[in-house]
Amino acid sequence: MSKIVEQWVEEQAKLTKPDRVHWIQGTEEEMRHLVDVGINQEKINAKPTFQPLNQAEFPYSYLHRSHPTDVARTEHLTFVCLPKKEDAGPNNNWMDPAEARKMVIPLYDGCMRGRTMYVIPYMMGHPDSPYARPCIQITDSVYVAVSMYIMTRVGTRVLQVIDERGDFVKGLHSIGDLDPERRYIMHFPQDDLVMSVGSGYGGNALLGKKCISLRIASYLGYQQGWLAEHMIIMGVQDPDGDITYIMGSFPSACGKTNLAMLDPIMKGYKVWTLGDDIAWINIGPDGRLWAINPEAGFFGVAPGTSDKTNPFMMKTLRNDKFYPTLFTNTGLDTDTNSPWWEGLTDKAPAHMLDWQGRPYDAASGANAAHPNSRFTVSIYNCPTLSPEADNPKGVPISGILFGGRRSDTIPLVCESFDWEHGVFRASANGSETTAAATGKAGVVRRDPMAMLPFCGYNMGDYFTHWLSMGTKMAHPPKLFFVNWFKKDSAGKFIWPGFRDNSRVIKWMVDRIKGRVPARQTPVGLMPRMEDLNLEGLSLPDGVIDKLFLLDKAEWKKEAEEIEAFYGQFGDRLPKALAKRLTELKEAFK
Ligand code: GTP
Ligand code: SPV
Ligand code: MN
Repeated sequence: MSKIVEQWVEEQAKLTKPDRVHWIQGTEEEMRHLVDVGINQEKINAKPTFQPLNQAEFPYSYLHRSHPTDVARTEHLTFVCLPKKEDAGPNNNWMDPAEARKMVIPLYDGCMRGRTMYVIPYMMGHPDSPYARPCIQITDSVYVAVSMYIMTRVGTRVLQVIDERGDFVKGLHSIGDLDPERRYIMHFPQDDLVMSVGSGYGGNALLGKKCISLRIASYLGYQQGWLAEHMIIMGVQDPDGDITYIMGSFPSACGKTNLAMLDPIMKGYKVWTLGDDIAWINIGPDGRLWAINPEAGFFGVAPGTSDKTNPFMMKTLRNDKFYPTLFTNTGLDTDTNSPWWEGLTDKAPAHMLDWQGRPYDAASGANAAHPNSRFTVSIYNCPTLSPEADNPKGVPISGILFGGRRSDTIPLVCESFDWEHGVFRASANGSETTAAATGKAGVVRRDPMAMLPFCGYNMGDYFTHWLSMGTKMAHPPKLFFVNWFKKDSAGKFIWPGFRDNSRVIKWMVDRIKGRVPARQTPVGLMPRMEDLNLEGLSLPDGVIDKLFLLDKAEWKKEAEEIEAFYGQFGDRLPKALAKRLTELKEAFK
């Protein structure tokens, strides 16, 4: 037992007053017991936490229905509490740390009466990695406890690590009364602390994920000279058997998980999966970037996932391994007791319950699964898991791609002129909002490095940090910008996406290896048509032109929107980026 952990837990128990305290050990027996508690005891919204699903089709899998008002991250209730508002920046909701504590502590007072407090010791990162961090999450939700088992490395070994290091990252979570009026996700970067109350869903509640591995970790990275990013990590094996490691940054629900387990359409290529959401990145002694995935599971978007779009994820979900698989807020095929979501099959099952457990009427036009319904599954179930996934050093990165959902403006692929230009383009990245967070979907917002909701400090300083990382590296990776989501005037995607994205990835690898030249444009370097593998792809006339079009009016508008966004950062905006914007404006005036 670790003294410093014991003391912290005691203080929290005094505040929250649980009936029982359960110290999680991290054994298989215990994990199975927790699932059992979720089936037979703990309820959410008067329904069992876990409902066993068709074990022949999806072994060891369970359905969970969250409270209907608790279905996605709530960015407007998420705060970064630093002493100075300017240090949280215009990208964060801010509260003074002392004020914030004063406000939320009453919400925790006695909140676990009648409940069990689970104390979960876990590592973000492989325990042998020098980049990993030991953490403790306290929660009163068995759904969260089981999810943490799947998503992180849980076990008592962490307590030893904490005693050796003398520190840990703290997460205090309670579902409270699930009332959105009393829901707060508070970050205290200076205290390595997150306090979350009132939600049991996803990034609001699995504190190892966005709260700690991005918001708290990005702040640590700023101070210590590394980066915590909303990025996938993948190895692209080419026909020579050579593996090029690249990362990909896309906002929530914009294609990271799908890309991370891509099944390339071209013969001889293979993708190895290392991470689908978060990367911790350090400069290695060789002057290259080295990345680890701090997580150990996928919390992936269900709708749109199918044997056609993501066969390896379907295999992952059907895999029968050590950890349970959870489906949250999907529909339920009552004939087969299987989860169902829009896009899983062409035809919806004849008899279904919707994500709230109500009889589903296909004629109503409503969705059976919630648009942000998700699965929680161990990364060790993934058939494309890279043999390097648990390498404590991580993997060396040769390229980073940045993407987003853009119906127009942004071409299929483009490479930056250099690191600084790449940081400019990434900082200016826009994307149409999705169901991953509450609020209106489909409106373009600037989402620099896909980190707008996840950067734990002022983004102006974050841009400066990114620029300085470039100057510290002897071998910086190449930076690319992609858009799988351009639409025609009828609102249909004009690029097939998914497996065909490998054509674009191949071009990037060719660029990284110096195999092909590129053509210069005002927004970056673009492929010569002859270097793009389009074999077997039949696109209607004009589509390729449209995918690579740089429309003057659209880019003029883009530059204006970037300027308005940049304006918020005042003198915290690096001059180099302001200069790059001026150049872009000049090119399209
Ligand atoms: P978060 O877990 O929220 O961070 O999302 P993510 O970035 O991992 O997104 P994910 O891969 O889960 O995809 C989100 C949605 O986009 C799913 O419905 C996918 O089917 C869809 N999608 C993914 N890749 C493509 C693509 O290349 N083209 C199109 N049209 N849709 C895609
Ligand atoms: C995201 O929204 O980017 C996610 C899901 O990966 S959540 O864990 O809810 O943040
Ligand atoms: Mn994400």
